[in-house]
Amino acid sequence: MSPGSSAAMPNDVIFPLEGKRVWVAGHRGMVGSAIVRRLASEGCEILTAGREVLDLERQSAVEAWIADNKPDAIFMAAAKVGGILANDTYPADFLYNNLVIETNIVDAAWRNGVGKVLFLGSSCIYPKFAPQPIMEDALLTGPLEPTNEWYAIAKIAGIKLAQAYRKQHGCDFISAMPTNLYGIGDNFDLNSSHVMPALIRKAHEAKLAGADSITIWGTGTPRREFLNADDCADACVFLMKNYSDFEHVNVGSGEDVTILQLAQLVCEVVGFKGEIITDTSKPDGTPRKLMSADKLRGMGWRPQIELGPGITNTYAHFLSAQ
Ligand code: GFB
Repeated sequence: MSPGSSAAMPNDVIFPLEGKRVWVAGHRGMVGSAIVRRLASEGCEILTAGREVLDLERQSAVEAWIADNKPDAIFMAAAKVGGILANDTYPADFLYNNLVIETNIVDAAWRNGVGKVLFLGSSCIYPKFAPQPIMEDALLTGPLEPTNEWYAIAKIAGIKLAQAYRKQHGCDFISAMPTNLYGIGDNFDLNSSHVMPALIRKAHEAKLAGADSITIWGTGTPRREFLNADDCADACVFLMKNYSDFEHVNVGSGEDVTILQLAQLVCEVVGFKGEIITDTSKPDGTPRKLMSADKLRGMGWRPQIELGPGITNTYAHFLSAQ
């Protein structure tokens, strides 16, 4: 831990949110909307700004909005996100949009004296072949997974921005690295989504059509760790209140499954009894990315939502939006 920093136990809050003005940047996204839901019980004033009000890619607009609205704290949940195919297809968007949003918010937060900022990254920041489970200090120790290196570079830059402003200007800016997330408000578009919503949609549509099979991308052998977005939001609020240090913190469930196991679980929840076929012309991506959960667990935080009930709940929300 660096001098002047702290990681408090849960009942020893170092940055209480009660009575504060808290901006959730990206409040319409899956994670941002989960953070808004979670903040409802914190007694703070939640600030939001939709795209029609504030373009996060314009530096002067971000500076002016922060100067006018004076948040005490910011959750940086705004980002260009997507699954393996979207990452691979739109490298410029994933690199540029994310870099510009991060730099605009971090710099404007410093200029306006915002008390605390939490930057949200992703487990893809780690090297493709990092030792498992991946510890926080594996960052920048090896080459990245090519399908998402553009997004990873942007997210690594976000961590470094928070660290640089902490080091040079003494800002209380921290970073959280969530694992693969899913849940309410997920993107179910088959071309741009992550694996979980894609499998829910495929299994549901196959069931309705009376199909014999669904097709999953890749070999089905890669392993992924999943965390429900509501658990992630709870961890973000926990870190905002209890953590103040240089190093980023992994936010995961501590357990992983193969993509084939995930597909079987999704089919069970959805009630699709057909075959699962693999399409090996599609990429697998990283073979495994299970993050170490030790650091956050050591501070006293645990996820609450198991994978099975989490999928059931996400499927119910998918159905209610049909
Ligand atoms: O969730 P996903 O798109 O992203 O894919 P990553 C995870 C695994 O599921 C890959 C397989 O091995 C996919 O080939 N998969 C099987 C599918 N069927 C499907 C399908 O129908 N749709 C999708 N999307 N995948 C992303 C990164 O990597 O993870 C991002 O690209 C970010 O940058 C995110 O870090 C958390 O886990 O491979």
